[in-house]
Amino acid sequence: MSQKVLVAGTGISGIAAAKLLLAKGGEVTLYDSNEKLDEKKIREKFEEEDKISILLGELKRTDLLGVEMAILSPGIPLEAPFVSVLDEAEVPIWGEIQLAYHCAKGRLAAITGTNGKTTTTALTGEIMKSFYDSVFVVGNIGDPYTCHALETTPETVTVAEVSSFQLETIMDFRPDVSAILNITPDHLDRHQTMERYIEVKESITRNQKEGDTCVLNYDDPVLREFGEGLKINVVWFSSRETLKKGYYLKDENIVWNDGSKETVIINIHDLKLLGRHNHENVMAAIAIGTAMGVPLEKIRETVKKFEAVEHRIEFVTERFGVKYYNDSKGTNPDAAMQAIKAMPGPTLLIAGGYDKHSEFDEWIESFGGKVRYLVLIGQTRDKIAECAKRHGFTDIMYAEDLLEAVQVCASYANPGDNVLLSPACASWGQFKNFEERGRKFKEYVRGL
Ligand code: UMA
Repeated sequence: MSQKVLVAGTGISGIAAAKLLLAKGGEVTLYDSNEKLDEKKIREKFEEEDKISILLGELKRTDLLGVEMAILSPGIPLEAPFVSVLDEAEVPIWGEIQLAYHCAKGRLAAITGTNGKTTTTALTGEIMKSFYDSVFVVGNIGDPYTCHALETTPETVTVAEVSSFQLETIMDFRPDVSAILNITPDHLDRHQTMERYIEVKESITRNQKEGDTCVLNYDDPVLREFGEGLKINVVWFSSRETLKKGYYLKDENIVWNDGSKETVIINIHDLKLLGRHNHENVMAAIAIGTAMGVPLEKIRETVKKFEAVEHRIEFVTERFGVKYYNDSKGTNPDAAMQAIKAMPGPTLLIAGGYDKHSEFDEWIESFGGKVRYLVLIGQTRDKIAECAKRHGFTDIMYAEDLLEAVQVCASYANPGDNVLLSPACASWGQFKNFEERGRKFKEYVRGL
């Protein structure tokens, strides 16, 4: 491990990576391109405040004298201006999860995909905890991998939610079991093209070797083709087809077919998770759990008990006969479509936010008479409204912010309606993250 390291980004990943490096005796410079940050507040996050150097604003070549390595936080694109300064100085660049992987012990299950990652990761984590003593659930789910890497032992099982941002900067990151749940357009502002986005997602398997496993969605045409060419164990799941070998739905049961016989794992009515997309997440988690050696009985018990994670089609409360749902995690059109599908009846939908260059056509088409009003907030308001009108949907209202959107919905909703926050866009620009947006939504709803 290099001695003099520059850690870029002072969010939760950067702070955790810097702490890990300090614990390993490294000399750490923490860098953030946002010059408005308060250096003192960053320093306060460290026990030994004087051990860390902090650089804010523009990064100059001279700042890199003696720097042997750079660790990037996931939110930093490789196109960020300071990254070319690192490149020119030939400083090796690792992502934060790569650093954690390098320092961690034990076995690793890593889960990616456009949607369902958090639910699948949380459920897989519970499955592992039902059987193993030392389990960590880390990554994009909100608890940086570097926070726990040094606590792991050879007996540890780590379950990591891994985003495309994180996969961009892996080196020898090699999960024992990987999973790609689905790939639909997202983060195209960062990855530029769908081809690049797919390539980054698929790179989760790049270093896997014989004996390792990859769990894949058979219904996703991109993944089906990808999996057919993989040289490692591939475990398929499908919510639409009966497979010769793999997990699928049959007579409202999730079944496993080992190539010669079917075993019923669980009836979908015994699950607390709703919707076809969740059945897919459950199948993926069962497949990962089995591949990591958890007995079926333990898996069954855990899956039965597991409830929806916060901000994912989360029921908030009922007010004056109207049910409110928080799907702040619906940060792209595909995720948001699943939330609309899961609504039991007429719905007032709050959407809009940060512009990730997504296309909204399919999402609008999925309203299918269920959405009564679309209440728009944020940067993408006009883009969404224009798209909706093109598709003949005109019951649109604008709100200045989320609070006003909640109030508008409350005054237009009839008893029996649902109000759904499922923005199809990221929260950035209006909120720190989707969690803050979801929490604010719940606060406003409860205050009605
Ligand atoms: N920064 C720079 N230069 C840049 C860009 C950013 O210095 O060019 C700085 C910012 O000024 C800021 C810091 O980087 O101070 C933020 O770093 P970050 O964006 O990586 O945020 P973290 O707090 O470290 O959180 C990250 C993930 N964030 C992103 O990927 C944007 C979190 O995922 C993740 O939970 C956390 O690490 C732990 O692993 C969030 C997310 O939105 C939930 N993920 C996307 C998604 O799920 O769709 C990918």
